[in-house]
Amino acid sequence: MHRPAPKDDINEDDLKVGEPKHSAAGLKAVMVSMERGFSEAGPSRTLRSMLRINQRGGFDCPGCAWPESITGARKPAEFCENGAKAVAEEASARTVTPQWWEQHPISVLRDKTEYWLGSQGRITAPMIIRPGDTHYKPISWAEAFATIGEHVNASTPDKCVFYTSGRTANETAFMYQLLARSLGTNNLPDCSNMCHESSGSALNPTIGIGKGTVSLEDFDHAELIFVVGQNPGTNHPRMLSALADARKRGAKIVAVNPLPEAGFFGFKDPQTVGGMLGKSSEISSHFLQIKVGGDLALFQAFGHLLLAEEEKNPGTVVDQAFINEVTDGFAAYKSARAEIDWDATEEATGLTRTQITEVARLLIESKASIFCWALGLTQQPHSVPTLKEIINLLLLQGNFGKPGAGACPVRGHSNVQGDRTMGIWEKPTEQLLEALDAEFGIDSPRAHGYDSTEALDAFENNDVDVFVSMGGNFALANSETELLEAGMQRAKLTVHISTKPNRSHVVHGQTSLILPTLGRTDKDDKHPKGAQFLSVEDSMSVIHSTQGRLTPVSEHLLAEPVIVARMAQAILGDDHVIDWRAMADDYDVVRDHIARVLPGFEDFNRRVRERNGFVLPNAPRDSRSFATDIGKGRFTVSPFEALKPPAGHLILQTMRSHDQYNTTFYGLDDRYRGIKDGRRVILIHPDDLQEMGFADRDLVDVISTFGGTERRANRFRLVSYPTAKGCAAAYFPEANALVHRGLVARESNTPGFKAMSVRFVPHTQQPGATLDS
Ligand SMILES: Nc1nc2c(c(=O)[nH]1)N[C@H]1C(S)=C(S)[C@@H](COP(=O)(O)OP(=O)(O)OC[C@H]3O[C@@H](n4cnc5c(=O)[nH]c(N)nc54)[C@H](O)[C@@H]3O)O[C@H]1N2
Ligand SMILES: Nc1nc2c(c(=O)[nH]1)N[C@H]1C(S)=C(S)[C@@H](COP(=O)(O)OP(=O)(O)OC[C@H]3O[C@@H](n4cnc5c(=O)[nH]c(N)nc54)[C@H](O)[C@@H]3O)O[C@H]1N2
Ligand SMILES: [Mo]
Repeated sequence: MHRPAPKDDINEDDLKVGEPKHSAAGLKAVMVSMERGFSEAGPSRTLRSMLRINQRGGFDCPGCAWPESITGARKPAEFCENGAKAVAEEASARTVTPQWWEQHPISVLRDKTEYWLGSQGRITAPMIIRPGDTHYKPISWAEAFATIGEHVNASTPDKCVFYTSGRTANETAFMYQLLARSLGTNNLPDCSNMCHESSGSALNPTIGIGKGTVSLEDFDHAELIFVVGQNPGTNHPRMLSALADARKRGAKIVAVNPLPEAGFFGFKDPQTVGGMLGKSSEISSHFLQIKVGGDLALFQAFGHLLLAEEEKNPGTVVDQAFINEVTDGFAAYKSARAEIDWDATEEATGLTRTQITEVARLLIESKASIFCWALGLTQQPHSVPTLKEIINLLLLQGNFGKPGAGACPVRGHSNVQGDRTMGIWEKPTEQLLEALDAEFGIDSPRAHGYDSTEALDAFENNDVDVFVSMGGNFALANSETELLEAGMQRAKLTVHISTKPNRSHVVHGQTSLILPTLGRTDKDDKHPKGAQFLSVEDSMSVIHSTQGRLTPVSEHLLAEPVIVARMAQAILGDDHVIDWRAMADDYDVVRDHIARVLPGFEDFNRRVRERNGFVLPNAPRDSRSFATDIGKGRFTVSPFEALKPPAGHLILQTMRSHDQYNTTFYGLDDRYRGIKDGRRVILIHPDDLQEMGFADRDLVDVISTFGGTERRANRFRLVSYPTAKGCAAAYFPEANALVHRGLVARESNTPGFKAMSVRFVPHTQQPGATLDS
C-alpha cells in the first residue's frame, strides 16, 4: 500500500479533460482521502490522526479555518476529503534526510515542480547551504541559531523581514512578532496580505472590526445566504454541511461566481449514510454566473433595487430605526444609489437586469441574510470598495447582531485570523505596541514595516539582508515569480522554518537555513513540564486548543515556539529583558503574557482549557455596536467600477485545484472540474476560444499586460470550459509569473491575482522563455 515518493515530475502532455461535475463529496471523497492517507502515512498513522481531527482535545485541522460547532455534538469524523489530504500530507512517513539532500544538488532541485518537491516527505534535520555550495548540508541546531544571530546583528533591523504563513499557532505568532519588535522592526508581512487583507481594509473603517460577525449557529437561522467568490466544495468542504442544512430548512442560497463550481449544485454528505450512498442535497437555489470583477456593480444594483422597493412600500425593506441609531452616512449612500445605468451594470456583470432583479427580490424578502465571501472578492484593484458595498447592504437591512445575519469572510489558512490577532501585522495599532512595551519593557518601533507586496519591492531593491519564513512558500505565493526569486537569491540569509521541501528553499539566499519543525499532528512533549498544546482562532473568532499525538518522523525536529525562542536568544543575547527560555519551556507562560497584552484574552490559560475554548468579543455581533472612529457603522459611497481588459484580451483569474493546498499539491486530480494530470491550463469560454482564433487544447504562450509592460508565461493549454464569457481561469501558482507587482487592490495592497488582462499567442520556443515545462 505504501507509495514511494514520485520519481517523475508532472508531464503536461498527460493532461486529461473530462466533464465538470455537478455535485461534491460523497463516497468517492472518502475513498480518495483514505487512499492518500494510507499511501502517505500508512494505515496506523492515518487512522490515529483522522479520528482526532477537529475533535475536542484533538488537533485543529490544518486544512482551513472553517469552525466546528461549539454548541452541538460533533460528528465522529469532523473532517472532509481535503482536510484528510492535508493531514496525510503532514503525517507522511516519507522523509527527506541529510542523505537525500546529498543526492540532490540545488541545480537539479530548481528544475522540479512544487508537486515533486513537496511529495518527497518530511524534512528530518536542520540544513544549511553556504555561498558557493552546490548542496544543502546538515548543521547542528546550535550552529544554525548562531548563524542567524550573526547575520541579523551584522545587518540593521529594517533590513530584516519576518514572514508568517497562516498555519502558525497563536503562541508561536505572539512570540514571533515580539521577536521582530524587540529587534526593532515591524517588517512582518504575512500570507494574509495576499489573502483577506482587503476584507480587513473594508471592515475596519465601516464596522470597526476586521473580522466576520456571524457564528456557525447563525447558519441555522438565516433566511438567505450569499456565497460569493468562493469555492467551498474544494476549499472549505465542511461549509457545505452548514449550507445543506440551511437549504433543507428552507433558506435560500445564492452562489455568485464566474465558474459553475460543483459544490454549488449538490452535496453528498460523507458523514451521512444517504450521502455515502450517493444521495445529493441541493445547495444553491440561485446561481449568478458573474463576470470576474463585476460584483461591485451587482451589489450597487442590489442597493438601488432595495431602496426603490422601500420607496414604493415604506417600512418593508430598510431597517430605519437601526440606521438612525447606530449608523452614519445613509443619506449620501441613498442619493448615490438613486440612479442606475442598467446597460453598464449588465456589461460589467454579464448578468441580465431580470436575473439581478430576481435575486434582489430575495434580499428584499429576507429578514436575516448572511454574505459569505472569499478570494473571488479580495484580489482585484477595486476589492475594498466591493466589500464595502456588501457592508452597505447589510447595514441597510440591519443585518448585524441578530440571529442568522451578518458578514462572513471565509478565511483561508487555519490560523491566519489568529496570527493577526496576535500582532502579526506590519501596521500595528498604537494600543498593541503600548501594551507590549508595558508588559515586556521593550521599545517597539512605531514605523510601519513591509507588507508582502512591499517585501517584494524590498527584495528587488536589495533592501533585504535576512528573510525569515515561519512556514509558507513566499517565492511561489507572491506575484512576479522570476523577479522575486532573483531578489531572494541576493539576500544574505534566508531562514525557512518548514515541514517539507518547497520552492523557496531552492531559490534561497546566499546563505540559507532550513529548520525542520513539528506540524499540527505531531506530539510536542520535549519540555520540562511534559507535553504542551497550542491554540488557534477559527474564522468565527473561536479560540481553542490544538494538540498533535503522532510520533515525529525525526528526533531532530523542534517545535515552532522553541525555534522562535532560540532565534531570539541568538539575536538578542542571553541577557535580554524577555525570558524567552521560560516561554519555550512552558506555553502557559506565553499565554499569561497574551492575557495581559491582548483584550479578550483575560484568564486565557483557564478558558482555553474549557471544552469548547472561548469566543472573542465581537461588538457588531454581541451588541449591535460599531467601534469605528465615529462610534457608528459607516455607509460608504464608491464610484461604479469594473475590470475592462484592452481589446483582444480576457480577464484572467487564478484559483486552486481540488488537489492542492496553496503552493503544495496533494495530487494532480482537479476532480470536480474534470482536469487531470496537468496544471498548465487556461479554462476559457468556447465563444472566446473561437473569437480569438484558437481551438480546444491548443498550446499557447500567455502574455499579461499592466501599465504598459508585459509579462509572459509559456506553454499553457487552452481548455474549453463553461466559465463566464470574457473571463479565463488558470491555476495558482503556475500563473503567478504573469502578475505584475503593481497590480494590487487599492487600500489593502493585496495582489490582483484575480484581475489580470491577458492575451494568447501560439506557443513557440522563445529564447529566454520562462517557466517552460
Ligand atoms: N483544499 C484546500 N483548502 C484550502 C486552500 C487550498 O489551497 N486547498 N487554501 C486555503 C486558503 S489560504 C484560502 S485563502 C482559501 C481560499 O478559498 P477560495 O477563495 O474558495 O479559493 P480560490 O480557489 O482562489 O477560489 C476563488 C473562487 O472565486 C471565484 N472568483 C474569481 N474571481 C471572481 C470574481 O470576480 N467574482 C466572484 N464572485 N467570484 C470570483 C473563482 O471562480 C473561485 O471559485 O481556501 C483555504 N482552504
Ligand atoms: N495567483 C495566486 N496567488 C496566490 C493566491 C491566489 O489565489 N492566486 N492566494 C494567496 C493566498 S490566499 C495565500 S494564503 C498565500 C499562501 O502563501 P503561503 O502561506 O506562503 O504558502 P503555502 O503554500 O500555504 O505554504 C506551504 C509551505 O508551508 C510549510 N508548512 C506546512 N505546514 C507547516 C507547519 O506546520 N509549520 C511550518 N513552519 N511550516 C509548514 C511547508 O514547508 C509548505 O511548503 O498565497 C497567495 N498567492
Ligand atoms: Mo489564504
